[in-house]
Amino acid sequence: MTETTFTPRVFSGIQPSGGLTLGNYLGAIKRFVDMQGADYQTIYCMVDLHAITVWQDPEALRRSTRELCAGFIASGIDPDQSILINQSQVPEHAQLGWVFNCVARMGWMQRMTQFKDKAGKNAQNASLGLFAYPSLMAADILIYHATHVPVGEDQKQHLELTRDIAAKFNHDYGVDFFPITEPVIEGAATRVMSLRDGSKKMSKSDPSDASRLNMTDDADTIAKKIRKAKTDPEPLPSEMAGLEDRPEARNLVNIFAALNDQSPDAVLAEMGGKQFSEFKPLLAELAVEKLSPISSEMARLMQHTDEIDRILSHGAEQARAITAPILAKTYEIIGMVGPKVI
Ligand code: AQP
Repeated sequence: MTETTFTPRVFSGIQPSGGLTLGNYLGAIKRFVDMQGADYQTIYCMVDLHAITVWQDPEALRRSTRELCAGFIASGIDPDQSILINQSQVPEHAQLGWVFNCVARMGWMQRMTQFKDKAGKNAQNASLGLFAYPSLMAADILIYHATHVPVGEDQKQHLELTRDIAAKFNHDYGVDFFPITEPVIEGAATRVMSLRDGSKKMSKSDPSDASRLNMTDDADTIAKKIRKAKTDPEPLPSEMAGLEDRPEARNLVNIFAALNDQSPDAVLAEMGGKQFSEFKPLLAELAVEKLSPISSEMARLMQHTDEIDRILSHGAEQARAITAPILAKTYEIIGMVGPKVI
């Protein structure tokens, strides 16, 4: 079989399951912006069908989806350069998701740590959708034949599953149809931790608002949350090796580095020896400088939700020009009767 060459294409998504956090920004959106441009076609998605794997109030979901779109644009994603969509307007995601439910094995799904974390002790009461989530995520990516997926560290296992699903599909049907996608997990902030507990990921759904910086927080709130962030009594070392057993301190240094486009070691080369009483105000100042323009632009865009809806419906049209032929070809490969695919 000759090897297929796939167009370099980036896909990634974020759930509109609440407000955006600094974790989503540094681990995902900022890097989406970096990948926009000459080398790839870029497609970025508000994954609303994933959000409903746990209960969402319908009005809040609509608002979060538009706010997430505003967050993408305010952070630098240009709807003229990237395709911006919400997942439910491109039905081929869910259609391919069903096919992949029949490719993925129960044993693979049962190993997914995110399901275990999110379902917790109450797994019997979790939705079937929460369990099947990674198979729909594989479809989100592969319905575009995406070759690269920028994500935070927490999504690594789901991307390995995506590769397993593509490989099993190709093997079972004797084709080279789906690419084996590359995860792109890079930078100083691939796993931003809670400001209150350095062993927990910063998350939109953490019950404690003090645990995260929200992209909509004002300057005072940002400064207050950083001032109250958990640390330890030691001064900063001058190299990252000195932070191995200090997760909270390491987290703040990584955040500083990612916001300032520096390596963590470069930050410590300047800040080594400082106490947190000196470092925290500098971090707060940097966070406000970088995040405030984004949050004010988000607020401005949210005054024009008709324009956001127009961008999403145009994005869906552009997306379907890619996804409809890939779904039709998938159906043909697996033996569904339908119009002949060229
Ligand atoms: N703390 C984080 N550090 C780095 N990257 C992160 N991401 C999320 N949290 C961090 C990255 O953001 C992208 C979108 O994530 P998502 O919203 O689809 O799902 P999630 O990973 O489950 O994010 P949250 O904030 O924890 O949402 P909830 O609380 O609703 O579950 C992904 O690329 C993710 O890696």
